[in-house]
Amino acid sequence: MTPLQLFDPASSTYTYLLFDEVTREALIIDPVDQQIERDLAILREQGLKLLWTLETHAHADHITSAGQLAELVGARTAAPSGCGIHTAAMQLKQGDILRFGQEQVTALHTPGHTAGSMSFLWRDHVFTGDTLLINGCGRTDFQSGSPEALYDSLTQVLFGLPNATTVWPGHDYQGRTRSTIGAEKLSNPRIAGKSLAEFRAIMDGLNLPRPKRIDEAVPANLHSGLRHDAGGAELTHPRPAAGYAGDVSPELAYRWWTSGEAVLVDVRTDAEREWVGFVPGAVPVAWKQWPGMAMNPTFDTALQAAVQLAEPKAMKVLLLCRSGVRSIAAAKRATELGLVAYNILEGFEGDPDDHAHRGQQGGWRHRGLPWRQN
Ligand SMILES: N[C@@H](CCC(=O)N[C@@H](CS)C(=O)NCC(=O)O)C(=O)O
Ligand SMILES: [Fe+2]
Repeated sequence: MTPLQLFDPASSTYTYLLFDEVTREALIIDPVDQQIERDLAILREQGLKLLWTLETHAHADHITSAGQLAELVGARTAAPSGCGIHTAAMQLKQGDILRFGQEQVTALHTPGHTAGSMSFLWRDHVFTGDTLLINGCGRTDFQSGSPEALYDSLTQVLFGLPNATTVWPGHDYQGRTRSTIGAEKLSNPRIAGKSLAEFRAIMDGLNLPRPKRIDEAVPANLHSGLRHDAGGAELTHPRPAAGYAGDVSPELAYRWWTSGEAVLVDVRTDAEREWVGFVPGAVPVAWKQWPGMAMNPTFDTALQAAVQLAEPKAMKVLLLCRSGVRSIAAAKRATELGLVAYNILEGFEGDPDDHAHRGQQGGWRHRGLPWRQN
């Protein structure tokens, strides 16, 4: 099997999908938020169960879909421990192994582009992120970059792999797809045969423009790409959204629900409600469907039954999930079913720690709205 190599043209980012051909358990490296529908479609078409999302580093040029994939298909997020991505469930250290079926990848700490950057080794393939690019390497002029560290990572770690190892880069800006350790050792113009002083001079002289999206991308990627902007109490009107009626704050949702204008539907699983807590009176209708999947009869029927029970008819439906991701998918489906559906921003749990970083207040249970725990 060769890795599935996927491309995001807007950022020239490569995403890689690996899977065990027998168990169909899969792992994705550097997924991009703007490509999530494509990636979910591939998982579905290939019958894959995504166990892990991996980041090679906190990207400066695009936003990861890791947090969304965790919400939507139950993948676990893994990221290098030195990257400050505290939302990742697994904080990877040098030599850590991630298994999927009979397959495994090994994390190699390869600092330099950023201090935490990692490469991932699978069989005789290495996914180098922005440490080693084809005929190039990641820049070292921002995000704790260091030419000295990168020189060591390239010459000591990656060039220590067998020459036949296939190199799969994190980006290519010229349409090239793969290389080998042997070819890069021999002819990479930045590093092949260069002393540290020569390499440092090359890196210090690059003068590349700042990535256009860096100010937006880095903060989002430090939270696995989950953004719930404008979820604050000040949102007194719904915010329009594509594919459903709009986004509302938990407070506005509570007002609509208690005044009888809306049905409140909790799309989390039974286990999530039992462990974390629930809103008494909300109707549980678990969302177990991926966006784009043609039909989910259980969800559709249960949702329609819940709405029909409520009076008056044709009222609004408010969708609540853990953090405000699955509820978007559910709101889109509810809209397809002819309902007037709203997504509740930040969901039930939404992380209140985000408040300090991004002006967030946390989800329903952090806002003084009624909820209970079993
Ligand atoms: N032009 C791109 C940024 C390109 C860029 O800086 N890429 C980084 C990787 S995140 C890099 O290390 N490039 C090395 C190079 O171009 O030599 C943008 O605005 O997003
Ligand atoms: Fe990068």
